[in-house]
Amino acid sequence: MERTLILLKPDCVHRRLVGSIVHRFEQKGLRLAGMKLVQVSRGLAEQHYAVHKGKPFYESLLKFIVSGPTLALVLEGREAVAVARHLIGATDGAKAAPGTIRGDFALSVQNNLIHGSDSTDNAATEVALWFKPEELVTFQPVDSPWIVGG
Ligand code: D4T
Repeated sequence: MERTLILLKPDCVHRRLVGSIVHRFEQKGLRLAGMKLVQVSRGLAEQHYAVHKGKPFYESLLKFIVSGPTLALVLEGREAVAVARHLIGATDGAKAAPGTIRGDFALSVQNNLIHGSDSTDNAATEVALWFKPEELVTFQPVDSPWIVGG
């Protein structure tokens, strides 16, 4: 079953939106495989955002990510990467469609509440970066046949 890494960034935790946002993923049918509150180090932030190194917003983005707690999640389910990206919405909160997480709760580009892996390859890399194997739990929710269908 596909997995994706979700980060609820410091603005999300400070704004007490964690419950509302986790609720959306649960409602959709994705299941929790891992969850932990992390005070992100500069080193972890650099690894996670390595692809953005050198871009004008890189330093500001790193400063933001290490500025407070981040809730890291692994979600599992059918097409979990794409499904989570659809629920999250466009990068810029001002342009994200209503009904998406950023569309409903964010107005900023940098402080856009949430990260979701953008491909299955990146998801595997990011899950391994943020979680040890023993921190992940696989289980079969009792309502799986109703959620996934035939
Ligand atoms: P993530 O990776 O956090 O899910 O966001 P996106 O996939 O939607 O967007 P991204 O990789 O292009 O950007 C990563 C991260 O950088 C911030 N950012 C982005 C920023 O502060 N200024 C900018 O101009 C851009 C493009 C927001 C998300």
